[in-house]
Amino acid sequence: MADEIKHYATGSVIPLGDGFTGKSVLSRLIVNPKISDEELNNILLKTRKSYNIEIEFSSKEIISNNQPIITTLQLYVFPGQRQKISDRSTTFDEILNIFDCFPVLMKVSVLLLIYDVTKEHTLQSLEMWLRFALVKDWIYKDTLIVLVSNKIDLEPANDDIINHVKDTIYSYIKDHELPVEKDQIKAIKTSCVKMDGIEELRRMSLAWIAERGIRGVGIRDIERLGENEEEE
Ligand SMILES: Nc1nc2c(ncn2[C@@H]2O[C@H](COP(=O)(O)OP(=O)(O)OP(=O)(O)O)[C@@H](O)[C@H]2O)c(=O)[nH]1
Ligand SMILES: [Mg+2]
Repeated sequence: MADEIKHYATGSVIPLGDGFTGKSVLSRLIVNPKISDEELNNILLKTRKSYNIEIEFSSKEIISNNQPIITTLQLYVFPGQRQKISDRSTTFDEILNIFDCFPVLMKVSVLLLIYDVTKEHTLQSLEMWLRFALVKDWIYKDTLIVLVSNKIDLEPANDDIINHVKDTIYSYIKDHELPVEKDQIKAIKTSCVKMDGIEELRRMSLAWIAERGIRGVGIRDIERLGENEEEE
């Protein structure tokens, strides 16, 4: 009987940022970047403000250290809204409280800190979002932190600002004595309208999780699989 050993890696990806920065749209594109213009328009126009957790999954075989690894991205997208705007609306904190016990939220593989390049206040808020992730203990030695400058179809992103924010993130990390190296803090410029940076962000996250995500091994019984197929 021939057994085939399969290697798996999985990791959670959490986008954090203010409302309307593009967390939901970006997440839907990361898991499925090869879409038609019509599907893209649908996502851009029909994605509504989030009032609940949104979960997106995507798997791909990645070669990491010369070994094929079936790698799964698990995206957990929360509402960016922190203030209650009506009795029926739900906030980030309310939704997170419900899902706080999720084991995947104990250790985050990829933390996306997202801001809208056209709205200065969304950049200022990243300090609050990062502090939040620190308080929650989401960042550990195998967390990749990505600063995402979104909506670059509307305005170019400023490289000086990006470098400054990356340095600030790193000093925060060091102040909290977390074992995260400087090269674990990356930056990427994206446009969901033009699909700029989306494939790169997907590749970056998959490669990271293949190498540093939660690993597992499965065995597939090739002969038995073959016999079953013949019987059908
Ligand atoms: N021009 C432009 N618009 C974008 C881009 N990305 C997202 N949008 C639009 O920005 C709006 C907000 O996007 P969402 O993905 O809903 O934002 P969010 O961060 O999930 O917002 P909340 O659910 O309120 O937290 C939508 O109208 C999107 O179509 C982009 O790269 N460029
Ligand atoms: Mg949303």
